[in-house]
Amino acid sequence: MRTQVVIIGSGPSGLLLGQLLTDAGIDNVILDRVSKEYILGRVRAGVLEESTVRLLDEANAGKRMHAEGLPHDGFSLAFDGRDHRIDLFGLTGGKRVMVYGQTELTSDLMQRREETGGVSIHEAGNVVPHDFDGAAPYVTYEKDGITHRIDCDFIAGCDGFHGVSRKSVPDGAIRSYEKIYPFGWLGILAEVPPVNHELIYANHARGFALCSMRSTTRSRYYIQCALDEKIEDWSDDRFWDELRRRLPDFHAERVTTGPSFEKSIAPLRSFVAEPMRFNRLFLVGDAAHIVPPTGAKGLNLAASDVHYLFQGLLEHYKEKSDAGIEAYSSRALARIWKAVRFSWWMTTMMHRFPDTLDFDQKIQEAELDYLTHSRAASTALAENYVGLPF
Ligand code: RFL
Ligand code: PHB
Repeated sequence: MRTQVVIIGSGPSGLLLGQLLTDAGIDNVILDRVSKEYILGRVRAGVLEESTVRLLDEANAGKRMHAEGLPHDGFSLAFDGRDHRIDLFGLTGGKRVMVYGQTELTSDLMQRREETGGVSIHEAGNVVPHDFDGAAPYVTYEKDGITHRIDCDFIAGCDGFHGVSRKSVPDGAIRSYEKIYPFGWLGILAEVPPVNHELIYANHARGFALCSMRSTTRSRYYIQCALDEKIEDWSDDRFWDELRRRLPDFHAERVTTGPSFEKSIAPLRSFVAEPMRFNRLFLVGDAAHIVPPTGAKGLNLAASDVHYLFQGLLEHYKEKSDAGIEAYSSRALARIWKAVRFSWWMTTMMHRFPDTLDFDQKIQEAELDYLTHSRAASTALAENYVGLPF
């Protein structure tokens, strides 16, 4: 088989890139090692920046998001028994975010791919990119006991942190930067109305808590936990008790509890691989970088990578210029490092670190006090949270 672009990974970055290419008349094939159902069973991000919303519209996949997503003009920072609202809309001159689950977005993109006849091969085993340093790359994979080969012009590695694309690059050609945080997030989904109409990020002596949502009837809550915490030790009752303890009383009293239907623990890390282009292989999204979820940036960074790569490929095929492809890595990384910094900063400010010195604790308190009393500091937070332009 031959195509123009082989996309490894059918998560949000692979699907979004695939749709933009398909709509522009550029042939592509998506390969994923797991089934569609498995991908749609993963509960992940929930907050979309305006630029991500715009890109989904560009891919004609935004209809349901506009109908069912929840535009948010602000969120709360809770600490010291009080609550401070960050007025995103007012501080940024009219920008907001969209609360819409990654699962829904992925499902919309999959449906659009089907409608437009895009080729996706699921449960493709042993996917391997070959010869991307030369002029004639190809990808092999196994399906139903047979090895297949797809020849192509370019390979987009959209296969997440544990994917094969980054690992295929020779060690000497890639450099990575990593920070592991000494805690994780225990998250649940429950069919109960959210405690507040906007998100609450809470800093508490017992640890961080986040009140988020998927709709006006479905809540997504997280609490900071130790890395060795076992999910079996967390009954729903224990989770609800712990969540309420970490919120100011007036919020805690209004939490509606109910049975959870999803519960998982995610470790927190920052990771960046440089560069993101190896001649005809590009790394996109989580394949190249991971941020802790505190700043809600992971999925949004995947979208900006897709934007830069799509522009580069479009220029290559339509204008016969490789300038965009050559600039892909540096353009993407300039934005990535700012989001990595913001996510690290939000994480550091909102969590309790084991073995924190009294000094560090005082600095954290001063930071929150400054942030909530200075318009300049609140504006910097709001500007980053709604997303830097791309
Ligand atoms: P994805 O979504 O990981 O998709 C990668 C796809 O590649 C496939 N794959 C392979 N296919 C073929 N061959 C191989 N060898 C392959 N290896 C992997 C996988 O099956 C998968 O379908 O990456 P993508 O598209 O770059 O999207 C990035 C986002 O998913 C990610 O940034 C966010 O979900 C990060 N993230 C969160 N971001 C937020 O903004 N807010 C959150 O609350 C939030 N929670 C999370 C998260 C990521 C998590 N991970 C990665 C475990 C919670 C979790 C648990
Ligand atoms: C979520 O709804 O899953 C969510 C929202 C905001 C974050 C992280 C996760 O910062």
